[in-house]
Parts: sequence; C-alpha cells; structure tokens
Amino acid sequence: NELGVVAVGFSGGQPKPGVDAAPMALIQAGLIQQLREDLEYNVSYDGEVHNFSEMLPEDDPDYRGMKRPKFCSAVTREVSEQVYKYSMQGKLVLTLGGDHSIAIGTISGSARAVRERLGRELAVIWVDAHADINTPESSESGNIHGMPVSFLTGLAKDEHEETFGWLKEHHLLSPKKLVYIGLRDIDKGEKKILRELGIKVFTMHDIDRHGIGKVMDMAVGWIGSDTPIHLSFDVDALDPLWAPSTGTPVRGGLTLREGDFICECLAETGSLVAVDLVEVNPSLEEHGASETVRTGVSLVRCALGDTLL
Ligand code: DIR
Ligand code: MN
Ligand code: MN
Ligand code: MN
Repeated sequence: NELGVVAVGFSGGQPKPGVDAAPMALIQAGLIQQLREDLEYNVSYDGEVHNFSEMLPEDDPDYRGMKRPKFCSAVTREVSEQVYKYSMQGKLVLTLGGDHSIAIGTISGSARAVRERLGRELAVIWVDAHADINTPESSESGNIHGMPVSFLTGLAKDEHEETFGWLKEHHLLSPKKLVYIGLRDIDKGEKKILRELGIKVFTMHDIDRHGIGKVMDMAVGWIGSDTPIHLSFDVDALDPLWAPSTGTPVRGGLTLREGDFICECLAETGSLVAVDLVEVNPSLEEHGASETVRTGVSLVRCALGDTLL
C-alpha cells in the first residue's frame, strides 16, 4: 500500500491565520506514524510542511474581486504538480491543508493523472458545510477558498497564467462527476450555479431525511463503481461540537460518526485515489484545537481504511 503525503501550510485563500499550522499539528498528533504502523502504509513524505513563502509575490492586488490571486495561483499550481507526480506513480495521495483553496491544486493534479495513467475521468466527493463554487464575480467575500470548485469545473477561468490561467482542459472535473455531502451554508449565487449545472448535492436536510447510510449508497451509486474517486473533506462539514477550531464553523452539521462513516464508505469502494483534509485551524479555539485535530486524524484514518473491527 503506497501513500504519498503532501503537507500544505497555506492560509492565503481566506483571511484567518493559523490554518497553515494544521499539517504540523496533525503530524505531531501521530497521523503519519499511525498510517505507517497501524494501517501499514508505505508512506512517501518529504518531511516538510510547505508554506511556499518563496512564492509570495511582491505585489498581489485584488483582481476580479479575488484576494491574493497570484499567491493562490502559484501555490495551487505547485501543489497540482506534487499531487500529479505521486498519483502517476500509482500512489494514493493524502494532502493535509491548509485552507480549501488548495483543492484547486490537489484535484487538478489528480484529474490529470487519472486521465493519463488510467484513461479515466475523476469523480470528486466534496464534504463541506459550504459549496465553495463561487466564481470571482459571484463571491461576496473575495476569498478564494470559496471558489475552488468553479475553477475546477471550468465555470470560472482566466486567461492569465499567473491567475489560474495554468489550469488546462486535462486538469478539469466534469460537474456530473461531482457529489456534495453536508452542505448547509450556500450563497445565493451558488444555489443558482448548483441548479444550473445539475450538480448532485446531499445537504444536511437530505441526511436528516434518509440517514447517512442511504445517502452514501446514493452518492456512490451516482458516481458508479470502478470510477476513481478524490475525497476533499473540509472539517467544517462536521458540527462545531466535533470540530470547533475552523475558520467558518456552521451549526447543524455532521456528527463525528457520520463524518467517519462517509470516509469508511469511500475506503470500502476501493476506488479512492486521493484524500484532502482541510480547514483545521488549531489557533482559533483554546480548548477546541486539540479536539479538532483529533477529529481530523480520525477522518483520515477512516478514509485510508481503518475499520472498527
Ligand atoms: C462563502 C464561505 N461561501 C465564501 N465559504 C467558505 O466566502 O465564498 N468556505 N467558508 O469554506
Ligand atoms: Mn471548503
Ligand atoms: Mn467549509
Ligand atoms: Mn468563508
């Protein structure tokens, strides 16, 4: 079992510092050691948490309403290359964020590798309180962590190389291969986009109605068996009871067991090619930080095949 780990200490997709410290906090809590010893992965990890400070542009003015567009573009471009390389070697890729803007890098890298190596289209399961599908124009915040899915589906694009123009057709994801789980805080503009693109969404309402077991059956059924899956897990999908230390907590979320169950079900498919864990911010809550890190460790363990029995 080969696993490539990419640790991305990046917080530039949103305004709160501290989310850059998450990879180190997760690793210090024993995550990589557990993946090696308990889950018996052969782990490739360069031992660094990349903060890409060398890529910080001298001047990075707002552009089309986006904040820090050049820095986010440069970092995600580099992350895309790292994920692509591991994935081309047939390794499962685990990326520890960082804020959710880094998914522009992880998913574009996965999608390209899956096309080249397997001749397949990537499917994505996006677990989040938010849809993160604003375009630069629809965004009310200008924070790029609320926009990754619009760039990844080609809904948003830019001609300039240094502001996401590096994203080419082979990096992109079909809206039909995207499934959301856990949504409960969707912007007006995003609701319109989700409807128009016909994207499969399981909100908290759907989970309340059907239960998480049925929702996972429907989610995996939508994607179809034998399709490579990338799981992008924003820890704010969980209720703040279980993950208080995150930048934009929203009440009424998943329980810890529901979150773990989603990950377990995806591990069971045998189709996972990549997993992201993002938006853990250990500096936001004095007491909640270690709880949130523990939650993150549990989610990743489950996604990588840990079972209760
Ligand atoms: C909001 C919040 N939709 C935005 N997004 C967040 O800024 O575009 N994503 N918090 O995680
Ligand atoms: Mn998110
Ligand atoms: Mn979120
Ligand atoms: Mn936000």
